[in-house]
Amino acid sequence: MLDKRETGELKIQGNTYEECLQELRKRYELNNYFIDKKRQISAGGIKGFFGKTKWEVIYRLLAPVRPRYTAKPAAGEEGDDFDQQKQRVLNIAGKAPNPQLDAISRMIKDLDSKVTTLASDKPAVTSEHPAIQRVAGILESNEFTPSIVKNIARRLKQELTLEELDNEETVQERMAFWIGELIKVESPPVAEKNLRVIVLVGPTGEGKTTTIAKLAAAYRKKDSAEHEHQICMITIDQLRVAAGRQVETYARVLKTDFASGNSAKDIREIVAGNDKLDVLLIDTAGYSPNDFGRIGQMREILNIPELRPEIYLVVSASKKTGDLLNIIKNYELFNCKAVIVTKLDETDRIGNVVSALAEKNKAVAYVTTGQTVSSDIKVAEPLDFLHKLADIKIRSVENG
Ligand SMILES: Nc1nc2c(ncn2[C@@H]2O[C@H](COP(=O)(O)OP(=O)(O)OP(=O)(O)O)[C@@H](O)[C@H]2O)c(=O)[nH]1
Ligand SMILES: [Mg+2]
Repeated sequence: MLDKRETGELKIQGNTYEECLQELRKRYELNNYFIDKKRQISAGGIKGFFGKTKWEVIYRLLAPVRPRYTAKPAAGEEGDDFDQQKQRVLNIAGKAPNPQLDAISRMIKDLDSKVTTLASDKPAVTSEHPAIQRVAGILESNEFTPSIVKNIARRLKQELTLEELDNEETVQERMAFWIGELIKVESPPVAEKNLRVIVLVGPTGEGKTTTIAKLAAAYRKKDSAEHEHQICMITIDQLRVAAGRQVETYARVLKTDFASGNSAKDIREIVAGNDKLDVLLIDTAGYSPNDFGRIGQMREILNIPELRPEIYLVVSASKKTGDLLNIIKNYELFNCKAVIVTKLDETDRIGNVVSALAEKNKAVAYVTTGQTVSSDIKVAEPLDFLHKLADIKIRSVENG
């Protein structure tokens, strides 16, 4: 047992001097003790008579006291030769490769990099110029994703001089311009000599049927004395009778043809039966973006490549970024030409939709802004979104 006093003079006894040394080495790491004296003592008997001779080592501990590493020796470790013992001492001192320590340090590095990645997902602009912090706040309140906030903050830092950063108007103009750059628009085809086939797909309740009617109404507006557009509205909603009636009613009011179909063959027959047709507007049933089975069936029905369909994904502006990303991903099999953003009138935070479209590199073709079929649709422009940004002036966005 170790003497109770951890400091000062300590003693250890053994049958031989070597035994005392072994005990010392067992208890302490090298360099942690200092031998003051060694001496022979008699054990038992009067003044050594009839008694055995023992050895005593008097030593002192050097602060700080480090008890010897007491892990169980690995298989084959006992009886190591000098080189192996030296290697172990070096390992413990951290001066030679130690697989255990290496593994731990790799784990720490790995954790470190994960923490750094997580931190980099945050805007991390708190120690920036006040103008950059302000911009980050505005973008966050407009519901832009952290990666877009970070990107715009970085551009401000890299591309603006300190003087420009001090000028709030300049900062806001640049920010609005860069947001405008994120918004890609898809212009409708200019030459409309051939039949235009427009298909709307998307989750339920996003505004597909209403938008189909709005597109028909927009074509009606373009009618002239010389040319009244031949429009046919088709519903492909195998499940809901009411959905078919909804389209039929719009068709009656807008004086367009109406048909319903269940297959690519049906669509081809409708087209073949009317060679004067200018526009075919196909309304589809809305499904949950996670209903892969039904979405796949719909894709089969729309397998009409010879008609060169323009397939648009319809999503409402108030959807959260995560939901939008999920919808875009799960409707990817339609290879949509672009997106139609509906219900822009219902939200004043459009960073979510701008971020999701930018992250998925999707263009917007049309936006809709209300429930009035005869008016609330327009070809998309970046300004439709920029005007909705809260707390951002967009005076000179158009000039860049
Ligand atoms: N405020 C507003 N409401 C809209 C807009 N577009 C559509 N709506 C409304 O959204 C609701 C759903 O529209 P629908 O056109 O039936 O949606 P859908 O995508 O066809 O729905 P399903 O057929 O169930 O898949 C209706 O009440 C529409 O009036 C819009 O731009 N603004
Ligand atoms: Mg519908």
